[in-house]
Amino acid sequence: MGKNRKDEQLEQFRVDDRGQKLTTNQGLRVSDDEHSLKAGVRGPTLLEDFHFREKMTHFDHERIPERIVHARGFAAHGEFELYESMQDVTRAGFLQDPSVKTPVFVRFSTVAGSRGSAETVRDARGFSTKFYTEEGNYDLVGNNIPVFFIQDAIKFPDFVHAVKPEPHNEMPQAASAHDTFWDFVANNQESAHMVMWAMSDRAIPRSYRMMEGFGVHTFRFINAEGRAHFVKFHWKPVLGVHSLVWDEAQKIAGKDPDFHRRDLWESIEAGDFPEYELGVQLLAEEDEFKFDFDILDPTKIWPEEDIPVRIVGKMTLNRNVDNVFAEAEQVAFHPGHVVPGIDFSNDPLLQGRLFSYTDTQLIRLGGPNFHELPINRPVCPFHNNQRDGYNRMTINKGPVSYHKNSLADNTPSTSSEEEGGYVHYQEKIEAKKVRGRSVSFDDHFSQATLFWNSMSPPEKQHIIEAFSFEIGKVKSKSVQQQAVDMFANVDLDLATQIADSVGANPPLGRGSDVTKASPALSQENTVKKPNTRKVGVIVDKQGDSVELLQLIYSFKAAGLKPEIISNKLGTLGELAIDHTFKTADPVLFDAIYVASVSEDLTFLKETGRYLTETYNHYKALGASSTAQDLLIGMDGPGVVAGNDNERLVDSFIHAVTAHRHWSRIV
Ligand code: HDD
Repeated sequence: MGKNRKDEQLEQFRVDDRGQKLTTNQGLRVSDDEHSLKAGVRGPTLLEDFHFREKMTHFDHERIPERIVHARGFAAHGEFELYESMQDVTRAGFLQDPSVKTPVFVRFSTVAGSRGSAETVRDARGFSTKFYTEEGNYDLVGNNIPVFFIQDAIKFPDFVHAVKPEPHNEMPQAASAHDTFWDFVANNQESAHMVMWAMSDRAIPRSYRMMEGFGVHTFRFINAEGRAHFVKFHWKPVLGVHSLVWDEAQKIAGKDPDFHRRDLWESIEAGDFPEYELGVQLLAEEDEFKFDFDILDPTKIWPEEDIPVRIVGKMTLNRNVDNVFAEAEQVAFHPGHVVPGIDFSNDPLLQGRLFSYTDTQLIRLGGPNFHELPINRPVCPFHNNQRDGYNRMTINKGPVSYHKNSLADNTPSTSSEEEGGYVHYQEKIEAKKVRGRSVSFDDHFSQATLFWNSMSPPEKQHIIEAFSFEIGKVKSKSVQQQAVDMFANVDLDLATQIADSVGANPPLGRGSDVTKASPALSQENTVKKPNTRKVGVIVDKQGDSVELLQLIYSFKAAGLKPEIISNKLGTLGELAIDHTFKTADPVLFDAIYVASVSEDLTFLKETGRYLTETYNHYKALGASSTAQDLLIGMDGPGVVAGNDNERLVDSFIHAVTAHRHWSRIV
């Protein structure tokens, strides 16, 4: 893999300490790093021990404030390439020429949990992309859910206070299943649509590689002639959109709190590079008012069936970070980092974000020079009259640091639009200064119902169960009832079932008249591929090693990722056993295949545990001829056994590809 411009730039900051002499930060060689300087080996430590003081002081300052939201995240490098020029709609340089590859850095995250929290919690996922373009950095700071909880940024602190752990006891961590969140929801009903998504399978993704990304807001594209289109951005994962089941997600939170970063890291290390296609929905300016929703309202989608998604390029994540802190933690995204040809709309949520992101970096990264950090530097030159501040790295030469000047020939000089200068779109505004919201933002429920109508029966069932879990955890009966009554506006049956489950009164409200659905919203209609699905292959160490080798070969040839599990580590023929029953767990696999069994009772018990759990999570199960008895009683689709091992392997791969077998009765 060749180095792109960002890789080359980062190279000058990389340091490999291996094989080097230990020194202080001043470059002084250190003779002893085990003992502090003392007055006698049993005496007190001396103040003059500069080595001890430097080492300890640095350590004492190693943490920076975590992000107020999206604290738990992981990132990777990659590249973006265009399929077709987009010059008809935008003059953005990186969207003109399909032969140009733009370096990118992408950070995925959960929203509510703190930096060390589990990754499989029920939550939206952040999906931030920094494009290092020749015209400056462009950041697309989105989520895996296309709408948001609130319509105006001034409510963001309230929303975040409500979803975060409650301040009196700091519980619960990384969870919305508590009183203040649901109190906020019921009393800020613009949240209805996003709550539907948050209670759906979208909020428990199987992998960062298998979720969509959305820019959420309506943005603007402007072409070279100055013509504008409204635009919404989509990332579509090539592997399709897939989710965990809730019980599994909760168990993984304990068995492997790093599940999503491990998945991303291992896939990239293995060369299975995550890929996402970039899609845009475009709307001519004159069509702004043609819809039954306001296109500036961030609680609304543009149904794909009404405004198609034009697929215009692909992003491939092909390199892991060298250092999580230097890159994933210090990266500073900002929806206001734009390039010529991309501009904002008046979405009041977006407008507020344009203030918040630089502000938060000032406290998080300790001052105004965070753009100089290697991960944040543009790949193009940057020059201006900003100077000084904490941790300034650039050494600006010469006496002039002001505009306009004559001493430096009035440089750095501004650029005309033709020369690449950013010119804001000249939207005509005639308005009174008011605190208020347009009445066109008032319909909070139609699209929440549209989402509900678009779900397949199992997806609906999962939403009912998620609501029942979350509202069931709420202690206040009043809040429970308010939430139940609120969701009667989305669907009466949904609210009635939640009420029944949490012991609330049957909902007030008459349900919804909306019958429209958007099939693109259902994960049932997503792409399904076997690629990179993790299969636990259970073997007895006395089993047939040649047969196992053949099996592993067939799985790999189909794109699966088999890992071998037995009661003890070691080898079977030339294959290493990857896990014991205890070091792995059925929730960490997409499917389980029993290749051979032993008579040992513990072995049988553990195999039974793996199979039952996998069956209960609707995942594929397979057993070769000698092990097929273990599947007795596990009926329904996705359970494959038999004597013809070759056919069996094919059916098993087919069963894994289906992702889940919801019609199973568990
Ligand atoms: Fe935000 C971080 C996405 C609304 C204020 N936000 C942050 C990140 C993502 C989003 C993905 C993590 C960036 C990273 O990986 O470093 N935020 C969104 C989306 C929103 C949204 C999709 C609605 C459409 N955010 C939003 C509002 C505000 C903020 C309305 C405040 C007015 N967001 C922030 C922040 C964060 C942030 C406090 C915390 C850390 C950071 O910015 O760098 O400024």
